This record gives sequence, C-alpha cells and structure tokens, in this order.
Amino acid sequence: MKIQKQQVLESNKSSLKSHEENFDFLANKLSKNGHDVKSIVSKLSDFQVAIPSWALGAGGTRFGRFSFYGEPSTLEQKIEDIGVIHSLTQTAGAVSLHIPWDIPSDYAAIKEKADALNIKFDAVNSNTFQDQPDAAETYKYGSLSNLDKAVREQAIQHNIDVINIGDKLGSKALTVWLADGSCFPGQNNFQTAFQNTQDSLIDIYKALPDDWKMLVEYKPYEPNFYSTVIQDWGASLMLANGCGDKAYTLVDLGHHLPNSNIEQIVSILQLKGKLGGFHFNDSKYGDDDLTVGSIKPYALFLIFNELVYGMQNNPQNPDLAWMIDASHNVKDPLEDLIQSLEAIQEAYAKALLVDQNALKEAQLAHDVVKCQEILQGAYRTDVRPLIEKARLNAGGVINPISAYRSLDVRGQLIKERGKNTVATGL
Ligand code: PSV
Ligand code: MN
Ligand code: MN
Repeated sequence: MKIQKQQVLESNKSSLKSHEENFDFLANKLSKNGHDVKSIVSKLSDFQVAIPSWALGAGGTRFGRFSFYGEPSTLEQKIEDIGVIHSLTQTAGAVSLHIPWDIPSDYAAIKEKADALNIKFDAVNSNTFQDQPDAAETYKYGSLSNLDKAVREQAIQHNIDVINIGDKLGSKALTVWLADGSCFPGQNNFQTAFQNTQDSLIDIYKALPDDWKMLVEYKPYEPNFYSTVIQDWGASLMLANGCGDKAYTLVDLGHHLPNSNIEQIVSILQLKGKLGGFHFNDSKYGDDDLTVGSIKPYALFLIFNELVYGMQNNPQNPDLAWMIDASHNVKDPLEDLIQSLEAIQEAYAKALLVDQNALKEAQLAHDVVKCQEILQGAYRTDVRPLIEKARLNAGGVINPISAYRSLDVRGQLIKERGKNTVATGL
C-alpha cells in the first residue's frame, strides 16, 4: 500500500478553502501580535518524529491481544506502514528499529525501500529483556547488571551487534533500555548491580562509532517491581557521564513516578547538554503508553515549552532523537500514531507561540499572574491551521485521519496482507 501524490491532492480538495480561511485569520492575528508565522510553519514542517517498528501492530496487555488485521509481519511491511503515515502527515520521516525483531535480511533492499518513502533510520534499540531462542545465557536475573560475567558479556555483545546493524542502515544512535532490577528486597545488591551496568555500558560505548550517540533510558519500575537499576534521570545521567561525551539521557514520558515534574527534568538536562532522546506517549497511571496528548495535553505543552527554550538557548545540547513510544490496544495503530503526531505538533506549535522575552520580563518583575497568562495564552490558541499549513507545504494532507479513512487504508492492508498479526510487541 502506497499513498499516491494524486490521492493527497484529491483529499485536500474539499477542505482547502476552509483551511485557507482559518489559516489567514489566525496568521493575521498572530502577525499583529509580533509572531513570525512563516518561521513557525517552517519549523513545524521540519519537525520529524521516529515511529518505532513495534508500534505498527496492536500491542496488547498481559491479559490478551486483539489484532486489527492487515498488520505488518515483515520489516518491509513495517516501513511501508510508516510510509503511509508519512505521506499523509509529513511528520513521520524516520523509523526506530528493535533488534533482534527487525534484523534486515537484505540491507540494500531495505535501505532502498526506506529511501523511496523518504524515511531515515533513527536510533536502534537493543533487547536484553527477552531470551532469544538460540541464546546461551538467560536474562531472567538481569543483563548488563547480571552477577554472572557470561551473561553480561552476551548482553554487551548483543548491543555491539545492534550498533553494527544500525551502522549499515545509517542510524546514528543506540538506545539502551534495561529491564534489569529486582522484584524483592534483598534480591540484588544495588551497588553491585549499578557498577556492573556502568562497566558493561562502558564496554558498549567503546564500540560506538565517533559520530554515534548512546541514549540511556530510565524507568522506575516494570517488569521489575521493587527496584530497577536505571530508575531515574539521575541514575541515567551518572551512567552517561561515566561513559563519556557521546552518552546521553533519554526521557520517556511514561517512565516517571506520579506527579514528577518532567518539564524541569528536560530543562536541566538540556542546560547540562545531556538530553539525547525523547519518547512520547501519555498516561493516567504508569507506563500506560497511551496516545500522546490524550490525557495530559497541558503537561505536554509545558514540556515542549522547555524543549523549545532549550533548542533556542542551549547549543551545548545536541539535536534530539524524537520517537513515539506508544502501544495500541483498542485503536487502529496507524490512526493512533497519526493522532499522536498531531498532538506532538500541536504542543510544539503552542510552545513556539510563547513570548520568551515577555516571559523573562514578567519573571524579572515577579509578576506571577502575567507569567501564567503568557503560558496559557499560547496554550489556549487553536494552532491547528498552522499544522495543516505545515503539512500542506510539505506535501501532506490537511486532515490525516479523515484522509486515512476515506482512502480506506486499513481495508486495503487487510486485502493485501490478510489477517496477519505482527510477530512481536511489547
Ligand atoms: C518498555 O517500557 C519500553 O516501552 C521502553 O520505553 C523502551 O523504550 C521500549 O520498551 C522499547 O525497548
Ligand atoms: Mn521508551
Ligand atoms: Mn515504556
């Protein structure tokens, strides 16, 4: 299934006029308030978010999994699905692979397919949270932190293999997320587990090409429920610093204890030049992996406000690897991803509307009410015409969900692939 240029043009026909009216009205208002609308729209067009290869099928829970049918079962098909989302939104120009789930059988063919769809290979993810069928050692009691040297060595080698696979595809970053930890007090020695993890990461880091980054993801619990070795940003930052300049912290929105101030975390990491990657999702309770912006859109906006500040003021921090890390149990995964992309663009656009100079002045004057007015003024703006314009300029559709439905993408996929279900999922 491939979306043709003609289909994009067709789909835009009926809503073009009302889009233009809405855009002109908003652009006029924003320009009068001193905003550079052209530059905001071009920033929105440039913003690209990686789609993880495991998010293209129904995820499921430990209680069950309900397929949407027509799901991709090969890497080629996963890339085709991202191609569909990217053609419509022009925001999903990258894929994040998980190894060993996505080892290409023919590298040249995969690269060609991705190139043709304008999709880049973003960070590659290693997997030491599952045992592989032919593996000599088990990760039941941890991987990079394991007390057993042979297990650590196997996990280190796996990460090095992932780097080599990513290198052949043009990836420039390795994301390490560990399930390592303990379920019961006394099960692990915290210090030994942390030190082993540091030493293992240093061994992996040594194999990192010069122009690569290592992204260290943290998570406070699950699948281990008493402790995790890399529990929070502090642990991640210590490990990254222990490796070197090319190692960074990765923030996943779902990987915090309730009420954590995530915007403050991203802000300080950027100040220190150590925020390397970002996983988007939303949650009510824990690592729920729900559609971005579906539960706490204002929190997302506040986070984006700090990210935008950092992108403008912290040259010491590198460009970030953006990825959606969500799971879909009751929605068509592709529709869910489109909604997530829309929510990301919305939060970004609103953050771009924050008048940073006025905010600084209000802060200097200790005018707390004004500070809030400035943030909420930006947040309350309906920025959808700006996002539509950004998509249109880049060759996408005005309304991706309605285009997806009127083109009957899922129906076509089921016709092509039948009742396939993805082989893997989290
Ligand atoms: C598990 O929580 C997880 O969702 C992490 O967020 C990783 O990024 C992802 O799996 C893939 O390993
Ligand atoms: Mn994640
Ligand atoms: Mn997660």
